[in-house]
Formats: sequence, C-alpha cells, structure tokens
Amino acid sequence: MLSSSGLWSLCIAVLLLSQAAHGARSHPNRYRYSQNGGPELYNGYNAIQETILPGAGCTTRPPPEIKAPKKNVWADLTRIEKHQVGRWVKNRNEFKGYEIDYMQILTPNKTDILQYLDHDGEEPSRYANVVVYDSKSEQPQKEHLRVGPLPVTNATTWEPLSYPYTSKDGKIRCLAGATKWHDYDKFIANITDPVKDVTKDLWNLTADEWFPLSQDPLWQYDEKITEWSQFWAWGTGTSSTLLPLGLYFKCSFDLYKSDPSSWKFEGWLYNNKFYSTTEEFRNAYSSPRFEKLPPNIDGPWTRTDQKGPVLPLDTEAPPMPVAKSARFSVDHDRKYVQWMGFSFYMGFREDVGMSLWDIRFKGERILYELSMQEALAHYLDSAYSMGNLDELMPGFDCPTHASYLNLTVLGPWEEKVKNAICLFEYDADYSIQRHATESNTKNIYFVVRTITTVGNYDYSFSYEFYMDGSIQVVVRAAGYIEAAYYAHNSDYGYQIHDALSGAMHDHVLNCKADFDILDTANTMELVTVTPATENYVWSDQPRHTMKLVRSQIESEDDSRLHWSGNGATQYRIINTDKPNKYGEYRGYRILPSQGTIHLSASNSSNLANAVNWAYHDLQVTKQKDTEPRSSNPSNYNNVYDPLVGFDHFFDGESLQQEDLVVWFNLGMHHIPHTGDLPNTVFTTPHSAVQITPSNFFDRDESRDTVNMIKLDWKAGKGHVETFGQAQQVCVADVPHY
Ligand SMILES: *[C@@H]1O[C@H](CO)[C@@H](O)[C@H](O)[C@H]1NC(C)=O
Ligand SMILES: *[C@@H]1O[C@H](CO)[C@@H](O)[C@H](O)[C@H]1NC(C)=O
Ligand SMILES: *[C@@H]1O[C@H](CO)[C@@H](O)[C@H](O)[C@H]1NC(C)=O
Ligand SMILES: *[C@@H]1O[C@H](CO)[C@@H](O)[C@H](O)[C@H]1NC(C)=O
Ligand SMILES: *[C@@H]1O[C@H](CO)[C@@H](O)[C@H](O)[C@H]1NC(C)=O
Ligand SMILES: *[C@@H]1O[C@H](CO)[C@@H](O)[C@H](O)[C@H]1NC(C)=O
Ligand SMILES: [Cu+2]
Repeated sequence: MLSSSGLWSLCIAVLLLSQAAHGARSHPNRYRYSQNGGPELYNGYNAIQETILPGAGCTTRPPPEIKAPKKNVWADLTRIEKHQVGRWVKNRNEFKGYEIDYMQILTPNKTDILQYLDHDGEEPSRYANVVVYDSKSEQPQKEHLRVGPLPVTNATTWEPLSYPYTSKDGKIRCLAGATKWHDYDKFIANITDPVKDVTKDLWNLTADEWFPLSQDPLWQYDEKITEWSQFWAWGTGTSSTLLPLGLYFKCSFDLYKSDPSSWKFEGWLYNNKFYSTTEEFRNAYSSPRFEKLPPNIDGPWTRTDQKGPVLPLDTEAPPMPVAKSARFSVDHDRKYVQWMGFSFYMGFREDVGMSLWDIRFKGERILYELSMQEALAHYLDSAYSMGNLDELMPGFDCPTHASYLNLTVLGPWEEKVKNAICLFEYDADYSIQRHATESNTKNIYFVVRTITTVGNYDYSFSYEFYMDGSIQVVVRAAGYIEAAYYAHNSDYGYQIHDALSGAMHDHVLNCKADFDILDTANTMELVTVTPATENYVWSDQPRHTMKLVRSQIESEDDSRLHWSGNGATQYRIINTDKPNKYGEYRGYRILPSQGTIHLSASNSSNLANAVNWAYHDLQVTKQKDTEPRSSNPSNYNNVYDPLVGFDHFFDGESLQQEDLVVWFNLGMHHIPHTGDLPNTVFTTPHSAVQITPSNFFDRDESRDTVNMIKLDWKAGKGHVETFGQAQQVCVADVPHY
C-alpha cells in the first residue's frame, strides 16, 4: 500500500497542478504503488483466455513473419544496453555520488536515418540519453548526457547533451535538495497529528482511514515551492480519487534547501476559510459557529461492478467479430508491420509510449514520424510515464482476434509487459464505398492500439489505417476522475455526489506529425471556402456565392493556427515541386475528425512555459534535429524555463518547400457529470485527427481491394461479382461465462 504521506521527490520527475479547491494529483510512483500494490507482473491475459475465451473454434491464423527492410533505428534501449550503460556511468569518477534519473534511446538525427533508409548509408550508431543528478549537491541539476556508441566498449564516451533542448546546457533544476526527504513524512505527521480528533469528528474516520496527499502541480514562484495537500479517504480498491475530504493545508519549501528547518507549514483551508495556524483552526473548530461540511463517504457508488436490474436479453452472448487469418505481416523483432499497402516501424519510450516511424503507403513515405509528445490535465503526464503500458485484455481492449506484440518495459521495477500493443483488422459498421444496389466495398481498417493507466486515468491510443490511404490518430480517456470536494466551487464543476464536485479540467495531448510528401521539401497550403459576391458574364446582377481561396503558410511567424470556424479551411501538406498531371499539388490533408481542443486557460499560472504547445490546435515548424520533441518529462522542474520551451521553435524561418513538422493537439474539455461515476467511460472523452490523401493519387485507392461486390442487373436478375474475395469459413465458439 501507499505510504500515507505525499511527496514529490527531488529529482524524480515530478508533477503539477490545480487550484487548491479543485483538482488533485499525487506523486506518480506512489500512485502506481497504490494501484498495483507493488512490482507484480499482471498476468491477466491468460486468466481472461481461460475464463471467457475457451478455445475459440475460429482461431485466427497468426500474422506471417516478415523481415523489415532495415533495422529499427528508433527502438528503445534494450534491457542489456540499459544495464551496461548504467554500470558504465556509475563506474566513472566524474559521476561518483550521482544518481541516474532515467535513460532512453537518443534517437539518431533524421538526416542520418534517411541516409540509412534511402541511400544505403551506414546504420547510425546507437547512443543513450542518460539523465543524472548529483545527489550530494545542495542545488542539484538534472544533467543530460549522451553516452555511446553502444554497445558499451572501450570506445564508449560521454558528453553533455544539450542540442535537443532549448534551455542552456541541457540542465534543469531539481525541485528541492536531494537529501533528508525521509524527514518529510515526519514533517507532515507533525502537521496532521494534532488534528486527529478534529478529523475523526468531521468524518468519523480514524487516522488510518485517511491520508494527506500533495496536490499537483506544486506552485513554483518567489524562489520557493508551495505545496497544497488534501486529506483523502482510502476507500476500497482504487477509488481514492473520488474521496477528497475537503480539508487542505499549505506548506512551503525552499527551492534548494533540503534541511527540514527551512520547511514551513503555512495554514489550513476548510470551507473556503483560511487559518494560518493550527491553533487558529482548532479554536474556530471548537466555536459553536463553525460550519461542518458533510463527509464524502465511500460506498457502492465508487465501485465499477455490475449494478441495477439486468437488461432484457443481456445475458445472451453479445456479437463477437472473428477473423480466419491475420491479413498483415509483422517483423516481431524489428517491430515492423505491413498491411494492405501500408508499412511502418514502431518505436517506444517510457515517457510517451509508442510512436510510429517511416509510415509508407503504396511505397511512398507519407510520414517520417507520428508520435505522442505530451499530455496534460493541468499536470503533465509524461513525467508520470505514459509509456508504462497496460497489458491488453483480449475481447475487451482489443477484439478477440487481435494479435499482440510483446514489449519489455523497464519501469520502476523492471517488468516485462506482454501484449502491450495489439494489432487487428476490423470491419467498420459501414462500407467505405457504395452506389445504389450496384456496387459496395467493405470498409476494413487496421488498428494499432496501446493503453496506459496513468494513475487514476486510462488513455487509449489508436492509430487506424484505411484502404483509401487515410490514417487516423484516436485518443480516448476513461477511469476514475480526480474529483474535488464540493464546496464553493460550483463555477468549476457540477456537483455529482453528496459532497463531490466533478472538477473541470482540459485534457490536451500533443502529437507530432513529421510529413514527407514525395520528399522532405513541403509546404502547407490553406484552401478556404469563402463567401463571395461575384459578377458573371452569364448573370445580369452580382451573385452571392462562395469560392475557394488558396494561400500558403510562409514562415514560422504565421504557423500557429486554430482549426477554422465552420470547417472552412482545408490544411494540406503539399509538395509544390511535384504537381499531378492536372497541375494540382499532390498532398495529404490534416483535419480534426472527432472533437479536438486546445488549452482553455491562457498563460497557465501552474504550468507557464512548460505547456506552450497547448495553446493552439496545430502548429507548423521546420524540422530540425535540435527540435525533436515539443516537451520533456523534466519540463515541470522549471515551468518558467523548461528544458523544452516550445515557443523557441518559432523563430521566423521559412516554411516553403522545407521539411515540415505539424504539431497538433488532441483532447477534450472534461466537465465530469454524474455519468462519470463510478468511472469516466470511453464514449465522450474521445478525440481524433485524420490524415488523408488530397489529390495525392489519381483515384480512390480503396478500389484496389477485392472485398467488394458488383451486382449486374442486366439480365433482370442480379449476378453477383465477388472479385475473388475469400469466403469466411469457420465456426466460432462464442465465449461462455
Ligand atoms: C545531430 O544533430 C545535432 C544538431 O544539429 C548535432 O549537434 C549532433 O551532433 C548530431 N548528431 C550526430 C550523431 O551527428
Ligand atoms: C579494453 O580495455 C581493457 C583494459 O585496458 C583491455 O583489457 C581490453 O582488451 C580492451 N578491449 C578492447 C576491445 O579494446
Ligand atoms: C516534528 O516535531 C517534533 C516535536 O516538535 C520536532 O522535534 C521535529 O523536529 C519535527 N520534525 C520535523 C521533520 O518537522
Ligand atoms: C462511525 O464509524 C463507526 C465504525 O465504522 C460506526 O460503527 C459508527 O456507527 C459511525 N458513527 C456514525 C455517527 O456514523
Ligand atoms: C510474448 O511473450 C510470451 C511470454 O514470454 C510468449 O509466450 C509469447 O510467445 C510472446 N509473443 C510474441 C508474439 O513474441
Ligand atoms: C503570464 O503570467 C506571468 C505571471 O503572472 C506574467 O509575468 C506574464 O507577463 C504573463 N505573460 C503573458 C504573455 O500574459
Ligand atoms: Cu478528465
């Protein structure tokens, strides 16, 4: 179980967030311990297989194994490389007394990778990005190192790594001194012990039935850290984020001094009244005028089990898709996939999870990179590790016929997660093409999915591929909301239970799309449907109508955009050197296909410059090896001067026929309502962006599939042409419960 007091630790990536009165967040690692009870390997796959999917008769033939044309140069460090690098760093005199914060692959520069992929250049050497800090320093900094080449040999060296960051030296402060944090529990106990009688009286809970927890984000100003903590009830299971108790206290810490004598208790907050000492709070409490708010008590309402009367026919087996064979090919080792003309490699990082590389369709590279960069919900999720992928549950997270890729995740406790990535084809519930009762084409699409539980929340990421050459990035959120105690905050959320507010928040997730349309030299064209009043030779009076207005984004001075109102503008990445035979520019279009947002707060007090990527819908920059990512897990350690300050990317450079990166945001304004209890469901918190051919091919590419029919009515009765498609012959066992 989770120890009962909070803490953001010095140099372990730490988090952030909201107004003390609503929204809360605990330290990442602690949180995860509370969820999993420790470093155990979840083994749900077999359990589910045995319980509800007994030997399906229609077993799917696994995907054929193929050999990727090139090595996966984006793959994260292997377990062996991590051990080698860790030992190598620890053994160096200059790092005596240092701790390793984390390490991951330093992705080689795009220029080198393109040489390797396209021009038979040498395979780029592997380097590790190692983050260390001096645990004995009074003012420790997280330092980024480049260590390599790998594997470790006598030729391995290190150097400071700063080029991927915008802050100088690739260094960022740790948020407090590095020692004596074991006194933190005592410091907190010194605050909470003297009010045990009050809390018992208020909530009828003993001291082991509640815990105080630091709320993210910490405030960082005036050279100090201000930390708000709140009391929470333990509850049963994982429902604690629904059980805030409405009593808060404030502490402050010197930015650097780890000596407990510099730590200050600054007061209590209850029912929107602030008491600067415990004595003042106790005196007020014993006064007859003190207003006691109702307790927020755990109960069946926080449980996710089936409730209510069983619905008619619901105990019959529901529909279940089956597939006779996996119609895609995989190189498991190199994490490379081919499906219906598409191919791509998969990379992985502990902080942001899975990424896709060298995405091609019919042999043409469309995207060099498509990857999540960061997620915020007032706090930043990469610092909690969005790459701690869940083991997927067959039949629930992915269809029963899905295939899985194993992934080794060296998380806080070194564990192997299997089935962390699922791959499957699906038959959409509508056809991709039809006309009259004449022709009709199945809409079979291909999905790569991962799911990660970040504390109380679950994010599902899907990359979907369609026969017409479209790609869709989809994010969904579910799980326990991080609720607030309901008092004086009706402007910040609905009341959703006796004493509970569904604290409003925005989820914004930044995604990087490095387009390469027919080469790296690309331009963004805006084609806008515009109202117009025009005179025509064939009309004796002006006509009110509409027309297309075409323009191009010229430079990084005009490349921070919002999706246009009324969907009027098409955003096209084109290559003006490669028009089609009609003189139109071949390209791919990017569009929101399911509610996207940008951050509502402007100039966030909590996150300042750490979230400069969140204020627009889509932003275009020139691709640079010095700007590989829009955020960094350490950004939170100095929100004013973060390691990656996204605003720095915009320095006026030309964007015409340059290598372009589109940074777009997915997300939702989340105002939890009663339907978010006990859990948020995946239906509404759902956001997607589509990337789709625009004059790229000479026709619709879905014509290539044989999974279509044509009915010929000439003879008066229909002849059904099936184009050689296979018949599905297999007997499916439906799961029995
Ligand atoms: C990658 O690019 C950066 C920035 O241009 C440069 O400093 C670095 O040396 C390059 N790395 C390699 C291995 O060439
Ligand atoms: C590396 O250095 C060690 C110690 O000097 C030496 O014994 C070893 O042979 C060297 N290995 C290589 C591959 O050069
Ligand atoms: C806790 O309180 C005790 C008694 O007042 C004091 O001696 C000790 O230094 C305090 N500990 C911390 C970490 O504040
Ligand atoms: C307080 O909690 C105890 C133990 O759960 C219970 O027996 C008692 O009835 C509660 N008192 C009130 C006033 O709810
Ligand atoms: C994944 O790992 C499990 C357990 O080690 C193994 O049984 C399974 O064959 C692996 N799957 C693949 C696709 O490599
Ligand atoms: C953002 O807020 C900070 C702190 O309140 C202020 O100093 C800064 O000027 C603000 N910036 C903008 C662009 O409003
Ligand atoms: Cu939410």
